[in-house]
Amino acid sequence: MTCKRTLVTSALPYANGPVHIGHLAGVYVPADIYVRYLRLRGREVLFVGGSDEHGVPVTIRARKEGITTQEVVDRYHELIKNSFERFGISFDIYSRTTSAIHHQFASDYFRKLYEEHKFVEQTTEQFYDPQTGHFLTDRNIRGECPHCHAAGAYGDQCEKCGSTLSPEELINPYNAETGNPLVKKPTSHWYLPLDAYQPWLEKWILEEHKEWRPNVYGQCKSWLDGGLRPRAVTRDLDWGIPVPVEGADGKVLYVWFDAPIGYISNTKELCDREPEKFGPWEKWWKDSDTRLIHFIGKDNIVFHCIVFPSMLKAEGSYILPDNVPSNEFLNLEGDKISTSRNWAVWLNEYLDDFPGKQDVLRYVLTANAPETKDNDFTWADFQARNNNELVAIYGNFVNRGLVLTQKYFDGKVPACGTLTDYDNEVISQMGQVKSQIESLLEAFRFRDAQKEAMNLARIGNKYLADTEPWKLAKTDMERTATILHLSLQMAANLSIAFEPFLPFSSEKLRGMLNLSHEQANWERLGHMDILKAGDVLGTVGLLFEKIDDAPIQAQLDRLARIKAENEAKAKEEEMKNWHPADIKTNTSIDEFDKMDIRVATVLDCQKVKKSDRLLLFRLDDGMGERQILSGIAQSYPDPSVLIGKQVLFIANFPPRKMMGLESAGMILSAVNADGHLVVTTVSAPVKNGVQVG
Ligand code: B3M
Ligand code: ZN
Repeated sequence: MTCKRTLVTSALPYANGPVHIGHLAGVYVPADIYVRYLRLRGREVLFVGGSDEHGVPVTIRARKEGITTQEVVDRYHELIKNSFERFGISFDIYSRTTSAIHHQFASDYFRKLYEEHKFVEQTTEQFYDPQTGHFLTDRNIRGECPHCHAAGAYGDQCEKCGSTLSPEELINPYNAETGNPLVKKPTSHWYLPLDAYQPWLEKWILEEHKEWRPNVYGQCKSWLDGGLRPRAVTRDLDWGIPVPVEGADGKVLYVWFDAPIGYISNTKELCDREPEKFGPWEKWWKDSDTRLIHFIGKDNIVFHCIVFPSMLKAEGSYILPDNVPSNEFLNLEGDKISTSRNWAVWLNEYLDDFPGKQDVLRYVLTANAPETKDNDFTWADFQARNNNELVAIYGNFVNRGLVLTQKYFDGKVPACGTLTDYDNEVISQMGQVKSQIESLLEAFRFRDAQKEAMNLARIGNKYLADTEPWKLAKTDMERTATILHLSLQMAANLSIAFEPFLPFSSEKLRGMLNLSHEQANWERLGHMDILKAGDVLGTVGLLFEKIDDAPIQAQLDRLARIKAENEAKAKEEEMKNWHPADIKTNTSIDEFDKMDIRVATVLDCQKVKKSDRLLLFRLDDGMGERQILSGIAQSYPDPSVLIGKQVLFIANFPPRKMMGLESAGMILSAVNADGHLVVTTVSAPVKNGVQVG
């Protein structure tokens, strides 16, 4: 068993939205359990967190909300920090990557590697929007998917078929914001030559860290097997830490270069502030007596196991991570959690909707932790685990022991008499739990560790059900005293065993048992003399409360509303994403002939209520009236200008509904240089309904 000090980091969440249950289950709850456990064991530990405030996600959020990027990160940093505090994530420091200390630290880090020629400079052609004068990041480039030919695929991924893409692969790429077509333009960047670190990484991970979780080890292996390539550590962007090199105007450090350095700069910020408590920061980062543990989600594995270690190695004076316990994903009611689709349970909202129930969520997320595979969070399971486990087992056991003691022994711990075989069996089971929980926690098996704690409560509950002291009290007070004495000792043990997992409830339970933290410290776990006969109990209340159907239904209703909104939005998106540049190039006259393109006169044209994009056309198509929706509202602030015009439309698209309105066909538009769409018309009047070809 190692007694080294431990530095625990948890992934820095992007300050582009609140944290949700996926983040909690994957990273923060397990990290917090681990840290609380180490502290309880008296180990020297430091727990670092903070917000990741650079990168494209925050700039996208700013544009969406129409506020500055600084305002976005200020807002969400505060919200996230505050929610973590309320939820009991016990960071020693929770700082941010826009802090002056971090900017200086990350800048110096880059500069050092730069001066030691650890980077290679390369000029490549990147997508550039000549009209806005910006290089575009992958996420801001859209176009036709080369695989499934869906319109509006992103430069890094097609959401239709799920393929991972690079912007080069997109057919007819355009600027997602403006719709402008893009050109390639040369730009130079600094790259960390990961290929040079490959042999070292292979040895360090594949040979020396076989104990890492199979999902982590496996992902590293497949990256290494694929062969590493140099990775750019700078970007053309106006949000981030300026590249501290002359002639690098308009360039910033890549967010994945500066964010992990945030672990170090945040440690420094804390140590500089409280040197007597934590010592110099270098002790935590440069001393081989420190174990570094990164808690992260599975999408961050490559950065924490390959890129960041290579950065640390390049610098040369740092320790490397000892373990990177990464979880798989948690889904919500069967669907992938998504910030942009609002498909999540947000921590701040949970804390408001379920006041005082931090431990219920902590319990459920650990019981269901996606440690080895993706898992699903459902509100029904949340309710069931609360009512059937926390209330019916743990809470019920504790409550019965306490209430019976009040009733028969005036709220004082009764004396223990002669022990039966059953008593001894229960005592011996209690004696084993400490080492069981410890070895599971040391192996990062939080789910199983919590199960062991719950198992103690099960044993206690069964003990009371089997011995029935409420009946015995009528005939055998001595035996009743012994049973309750042991039950109260078990309750005291539960407050200790659950402390890393459910800290709020353990505190509450200690209050009911009138025990101090010192009396119920981790080393006492498994002992049956934590309370003394005659000790006076505290005020007894319910440890957990039943959750009935109404609040659960309210959550389900909320999700149903969001699902409906998302479906409507997706349809609108489909319309919006139709882009002239998406038209395929190779077709034949036969294909063309299948298209029934005709002329019609616009009788009426109005904006669709509650939609930014849709216009509702009423057409005279020569046979009667036809209704078509078209996603061009942003190009026609005054749609009445179209009334009376003759337009071209595709008549044989199957009718479909958008925003509850039927649309029979598609109006043809052309795009002009500024990205605006222009409805096509005929150059001289023709009869409505004639075919175009
Ligand atoms: N902000 C990505 C994420 O939130 C990123 C983690 C940084 S850890 C240094 O998933
Ligand atoms: Zn696709």
